[in-house]
Amino acid sequence: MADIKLYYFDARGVAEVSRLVLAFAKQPYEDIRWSMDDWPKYKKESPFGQSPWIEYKGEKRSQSIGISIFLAQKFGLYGKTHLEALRIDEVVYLVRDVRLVWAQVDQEKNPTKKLTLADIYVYDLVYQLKKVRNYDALTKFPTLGSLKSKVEGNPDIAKQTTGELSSRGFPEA
Ligand SMILES: N[C@@H](CCC(=O)N[C@@H](CS)C(=O)NCC(=O)O)C(=O)O
Repeated sequence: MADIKLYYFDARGVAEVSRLVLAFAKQPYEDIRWSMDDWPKYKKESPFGQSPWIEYKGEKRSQSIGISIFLAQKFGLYGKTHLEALRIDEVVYLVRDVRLVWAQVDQEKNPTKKLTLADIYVYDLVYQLKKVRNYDALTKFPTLGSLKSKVEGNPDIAKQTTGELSSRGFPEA
């Protein structure tokens, strides 16, 4: 029986990083997955009603970031000093923050809803990702197309993003 069991939906989601760390470390483990239909059955077993969780030598622990850090520490992917670990954490939590913003954008189902500061922040983040990191979030996350129309649909904002100021505008996909 494997020392490590990883429990999550049959999806990449927030468990995939841990699966990738385990693959990198060539670790045998039980990759326990379920469908949405089977979730209520597994939910009863989960530590706090959510997944993923890991079972290590019989001890059950949850929280995806903590799990990935535990595995990274164990298999040599977490730096050699506390400062290196801090540098790694900085990126880990930055990515977590971006995912949280993403989740909020995905929940935005009504395109006619009033524009808020949240929309403008995400719009600007997407712009900066493209400009500074050459990361094309628009292609990867099509939901952002409606965010672009929503923000640029405002005539005063459009003045900033079109015409002579167009170099400041939203990057094209
Ligand atoms: N902070 C937790 C969040 C876990 C979480 O939101 N899990 C979702 C799947 S991504 C879940 O189990 N949802 C089903 C439910 O809450 O009933 C983590 O990162 O592990």
